[in-house]
Amino acid sequence: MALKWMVFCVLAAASAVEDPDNRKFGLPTWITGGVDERCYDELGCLQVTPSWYHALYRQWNYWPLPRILINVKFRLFTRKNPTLVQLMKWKEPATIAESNFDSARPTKFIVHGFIDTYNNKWVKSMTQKLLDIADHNVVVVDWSGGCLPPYVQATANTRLVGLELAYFINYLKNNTGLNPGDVHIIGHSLGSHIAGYAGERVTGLGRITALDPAGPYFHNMPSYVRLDPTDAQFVDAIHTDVAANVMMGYGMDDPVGHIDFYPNNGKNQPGCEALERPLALVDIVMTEGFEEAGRVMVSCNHNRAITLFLESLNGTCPYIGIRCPNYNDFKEGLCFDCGANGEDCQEMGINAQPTGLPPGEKYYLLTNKQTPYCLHHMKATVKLGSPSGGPQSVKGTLTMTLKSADGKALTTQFSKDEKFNHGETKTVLLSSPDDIGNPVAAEILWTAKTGQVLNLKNLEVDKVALDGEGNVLTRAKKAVSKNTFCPASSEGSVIAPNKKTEYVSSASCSL
Ligand SMILES: [Ca+2]
Repeated sequence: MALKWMVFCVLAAASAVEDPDNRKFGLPTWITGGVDERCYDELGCLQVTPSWYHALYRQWNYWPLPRILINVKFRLFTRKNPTLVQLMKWKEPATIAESNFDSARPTKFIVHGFIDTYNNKWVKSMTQKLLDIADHNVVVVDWSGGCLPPYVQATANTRLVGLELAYFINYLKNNTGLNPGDVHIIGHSLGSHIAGYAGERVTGLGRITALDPAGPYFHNMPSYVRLDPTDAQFVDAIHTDVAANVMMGYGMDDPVGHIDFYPNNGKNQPGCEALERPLALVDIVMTEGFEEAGRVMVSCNHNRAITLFLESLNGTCPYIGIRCPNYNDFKEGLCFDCGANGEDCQEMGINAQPTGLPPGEKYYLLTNKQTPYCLHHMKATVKLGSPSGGPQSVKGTLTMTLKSADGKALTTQFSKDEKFNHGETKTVLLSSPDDIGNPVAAEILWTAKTGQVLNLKNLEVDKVALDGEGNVLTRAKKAVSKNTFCPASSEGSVIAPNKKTEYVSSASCSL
């Protein structure tokens, strides 16, 4: 046996390939005592092959804890029993036949993550909101017997929980007429990969939503080790705490679905910085209780995906993600076109839809540091003038107030303490919780760099262009609205410090 694994080891060194799905050999399975398969009665078997190991990303593969310890439970809630649980046990068919489960309704499974329980506030909140928006069967998957530290054991347990969930869905299909296409699994953290393991064994599973899918032990691993687009007809993911190891964060950078959203670049979520609001935790204890404060303290970024998804269930403001090669380009407003068929502007959350594009594309968006988290994006462009004898570059802060036809005004910071090179065109992405619609005018305020109130030179702006979200529903289908503004007064394009200068649209004004 030892010789066999030594051969594997040598081959592993010789077959280093970039694509994890093509990786044939990793570390040998002798670490698991040489056993490479375990079977669980009706659930089927799990294998550990060398490709389940990686020297950097997955050094260990434990076997799951015994089924009796993990003790997976399926907790049903419907509009008839929104708060009083009905336990569904396939070994006791009467518990299903006599429950309020109706296979004709769409079914949502909620799967919690590491160090979490079915009883947490977010699980209850999601259950209620899912029942509010439609007549669903909501089934909370309780695997609290298997989600405790050490993390490596919990990751192993997810495989067995995946088997249990797959078996249960297939049981419902065979015994109640449930259509797997009507099943949507919503998993947080390790729960996302449980959804993947289940989907792998359920033909035609409808949808998986991954809320910050766990990164450590899954990052850069083959598709059968982690959630991937083949695990359901539609897989969507929200990444909020991306990292390759537990020390850096709990989430996963790699795209895992047909569409992957990265709010705020998928990390360092606004409002999660401990220093930004020193009393934030006290606030949360006062308003949300100790449980929520504890969750925020341990993993504010990791849990933000849940918060964002929950807010999408309110249906008030659609989060629009924009497809872009990277976050910097997105922030600079370089990706602000929805594509010919709207495929590059996609709604994140419960209303996410397949794009028709190949998987692996990243969609970026900005979100707020508090509720409402949803922000409206605008692309603002200033075309700087070329002063004849004046300075070629000036440094300062540009604040822009956008005005709508119905008298609304929205003030945003275009840039702070930044250098403006005359003759160039400068573009940034603006965001705001308020939707200004299609602005009809823009007012510019030019102020000195912080701490340098004297000697600020004039700024020359010839034109201002704004690409607004306009009507978001329209926007998701076609390109964004565009507006161009030129100086309103005869003073032209010279903006003196601390003096508000208005730009308006006119027939002859175009960028
Ligand atoms: Ca998979």
